[in-house]
Amino acid sequence: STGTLGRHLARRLVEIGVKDVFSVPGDFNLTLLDHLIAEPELNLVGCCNELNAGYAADGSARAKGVGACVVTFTVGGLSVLNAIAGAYSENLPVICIVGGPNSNDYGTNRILHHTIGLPDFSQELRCFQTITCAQAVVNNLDDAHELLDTAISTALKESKPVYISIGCNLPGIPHPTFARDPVPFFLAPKVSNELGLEAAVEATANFLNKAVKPVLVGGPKLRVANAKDAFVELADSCGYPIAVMPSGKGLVPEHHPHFIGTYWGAVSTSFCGEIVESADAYVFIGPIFNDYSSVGYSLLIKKEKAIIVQPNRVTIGNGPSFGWVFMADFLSALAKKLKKNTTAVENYRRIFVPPGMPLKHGNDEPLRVNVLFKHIQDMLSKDSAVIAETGDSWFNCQKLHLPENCGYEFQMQYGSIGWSVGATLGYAQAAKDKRVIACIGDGSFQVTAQDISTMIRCGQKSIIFLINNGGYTIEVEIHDGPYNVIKNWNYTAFVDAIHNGEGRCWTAKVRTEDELIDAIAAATGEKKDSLCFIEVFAHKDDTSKELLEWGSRVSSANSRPPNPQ
Ligand code: TPP
Repeated sequence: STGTLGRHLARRLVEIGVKDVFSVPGDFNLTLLDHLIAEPELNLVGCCNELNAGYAADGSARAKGVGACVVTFTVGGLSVLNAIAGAYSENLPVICIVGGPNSNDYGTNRILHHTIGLPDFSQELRCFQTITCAQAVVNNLDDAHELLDTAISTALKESKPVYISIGCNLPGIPHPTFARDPVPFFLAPKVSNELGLEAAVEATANFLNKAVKPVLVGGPKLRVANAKDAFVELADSCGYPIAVMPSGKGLVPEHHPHFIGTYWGAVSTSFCGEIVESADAYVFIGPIFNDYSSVGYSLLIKKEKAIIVQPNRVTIGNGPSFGWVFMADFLSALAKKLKKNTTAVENYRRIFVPPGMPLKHGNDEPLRVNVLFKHIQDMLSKDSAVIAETGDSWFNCQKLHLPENCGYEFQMQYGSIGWSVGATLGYAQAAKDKRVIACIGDGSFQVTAQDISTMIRCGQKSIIFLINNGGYTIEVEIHDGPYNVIKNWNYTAFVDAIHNGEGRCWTAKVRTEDELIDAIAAATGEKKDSLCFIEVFAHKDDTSKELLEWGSRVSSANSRPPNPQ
């Protein structure tokens, strides 16, 4: 079907790199879905609920650079909001499409189903306004083309989600605007202000070339700035040690000879925090300093010693700030101006003692979490991607040493539990060359567990470690109470029930190290073509040491008394 809005949207999605569209049908979007199905290069993935469809679009955007989901008016729209807000926080361009009211109903006083019963069609739009960077409400065909292309371009330019609502009666009507295939999509590249770039590089080089033991620290915004390669170029040429902020994990190469670990204040990996905090100059590249990444505002970082490089701005100590200077341009230009200085790398190597190895287990001793993660470490390669759910998995996965090209995804700014189930679905669908290893706490799993179903339906073969410690352990360490104990499920039986004999899915329960070794051997051996779900029992107080320290500090930041008036 050429010449329709539905066909146009389908082609545009293909052109910008979307392959899988995660959706839940509803009468407002059915015609639109027909047009998406008719496009041979799109694959419609039906999900159990909209929240997971949104998380899957998030996971897909992480692997492919863009993601898309389609839901129905208001009941679907309001259900996907949390996932779209998460995509905003992580700078992911997710195209969130909602099948909206019949175009004739706009401007009338009618009451529609799936709404709260008021003749107000803007409620859903208003909800999306604060969590998307652009909104398009398409309720007539004349300007539909322009509205769609503007929204899609804005998503890609800003690297943020957008909301597109499409009148349910419009996708299939032939219209002259759509008489031929859309003109090829084009986005003008962003170019730095040349003079600003030169000034920023000169001022930074003056600052750093005087320093005795400078360091580089990569943060989460390296991704949105597309500056991973430029970061390595700079690291190679200047010889400074490179550290990564916890939320930037996966964006800084850990196999690099200057890599010194994760900088996370008091819970940094061994010797990394000391080297960073004792430096006389540090360059933070794409950081986000929030209460979690700053360990309850306890970092020993001084602004006057810091260069802060954001995707579009460079700030030097307490001094000047240069705008419209883009990160990758800046890092490459700076690489040519810095004197080589390996003092801090040498200091690190001189003092470094490797962290202790987990103690050997007795045969029937219950499995300890640090032993579990030693075995997960051994599974990692360039062909894997780790997905870490919010909870103690943040800390345990943070300590994994990532081999070259091993993927790593988590949601540290937004931290919405349950994210990882949908994200695993979307990521695995987009990154067919990788086997996803997801680490999910029992509490988080209970939020979004149903979409294991969609993973099986799609023939995915991720390995999911469900860590059953009986509660919301991360919360226990911040502030405990009876609300942190959850109802125990038989998680493997739950997954077996979803499997229901259709597709390939294998489950196992693990209580000891020997059982873990057997389960991993099966998951990577005879069951390598199945979705593998491994329920690991852990003691409720078996936490990472970092969580204990971090929890105390976040707790004291949370409980600061009100300032005197
Ligand atoms: N609701 C949402 C949607 N997101 C949240 N982050 C929270 C509530 C608060 N919260 C943060 S972590 C957590 C909760 C409830 C518990 C996570 O428990 P679990 O997944 O079992 O991981 P564990 O800490 O035990 O490793």
